[in-house]
Amino acid sequence: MHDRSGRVADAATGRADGPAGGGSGGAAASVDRQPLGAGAVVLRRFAAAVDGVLWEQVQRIEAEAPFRHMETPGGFSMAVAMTNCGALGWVTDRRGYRYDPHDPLGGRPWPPMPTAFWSLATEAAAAAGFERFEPDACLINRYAPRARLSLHRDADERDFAQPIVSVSLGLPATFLFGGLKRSDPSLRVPLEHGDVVVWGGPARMRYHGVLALKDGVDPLLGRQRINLTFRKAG
Ligand code: MD3
Ligand code: FE
Repeated sequence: MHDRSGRVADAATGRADGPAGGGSGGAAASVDRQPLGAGAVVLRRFAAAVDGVLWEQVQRIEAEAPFRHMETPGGFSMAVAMTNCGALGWVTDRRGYRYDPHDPLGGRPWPPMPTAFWSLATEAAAAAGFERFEPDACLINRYAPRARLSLHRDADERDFAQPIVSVSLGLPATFLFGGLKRSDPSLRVPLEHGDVVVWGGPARMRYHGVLALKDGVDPLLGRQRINLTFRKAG
C-alpha cells in the first residue's frame, strides 16, 4: 500500500513506515501493526518520534481552550477533562452531546488543528487503508490518575464510514474494546505513550472505554495521560 509520499506498508511483515520517515530520503523508522479484530489496527509507537511537537501543541491549545470537566446530559461531571481543536469540537452539557464550532467557555472558535496533528492523523489513517481521511475535529482527553471513561459508542459524527484515529501520550492505560452491544464481552488492550489506533469499518460502532488510570510519572507529560481522537464529524 502506497500513500502520496511513497511510504510503504508491508502487509506480509506487518511493518509500516512511521510519520518521521515519510517523504523523500532519510531512514524510515518502522512501527508495529497489530490488528485488533476487523477494522481496528494498533500502530505501536507510531507517534513516538513526534511526541515533543504534539505535547507542545497540546499546551498551546490548552492556553486558548482550557481542559474542563464537562457535564453529561444526566448531570454528572466527567472524570476525564476535555478540550478540542479543529473546525468542530465535541461537547456535552445538560442539553446533550454534539459537535460545536465554538468553545462554550468564551464563545470563540476552537483553536485550529496544528499541522503536526493533521499530518500524523492522515498518515496513520493511510497506513490502515483509509487514504482520504480529512479530520475536522480533534477531541483532546486528559486523564489524571484514577480517571476512567465508561463504556460508550461514538455516534455523534455524520458519516460512520469515516474512521477515528486515536493517539495516546503519557501514562499507559488499559483500553476496553467491546462489541456492538453493551453487554458483549470486552477485550483489554494496553495503550502506551506514542501508540496510535485507527478504528474504522466494522469496528467503528463498537462499545469502548478506558479503565481507571494507574498513578505513575511519564518522563514527558508527568502524572497524566492525554488522548487525541481525530474525527470527521461534519
Ligand atoms: C473504538 N477516547 O474520546 S480512544 C473518546 O483513550 C474515547 O480517551 C478513549 O473513546 C481515550 O470517545 C479511547 C480510542 C477510540 C476512540 C473512538 C472509537 C476507540 C474507538 C470509536 C469506535 C471504536
Ligand atoms: Fe469513544
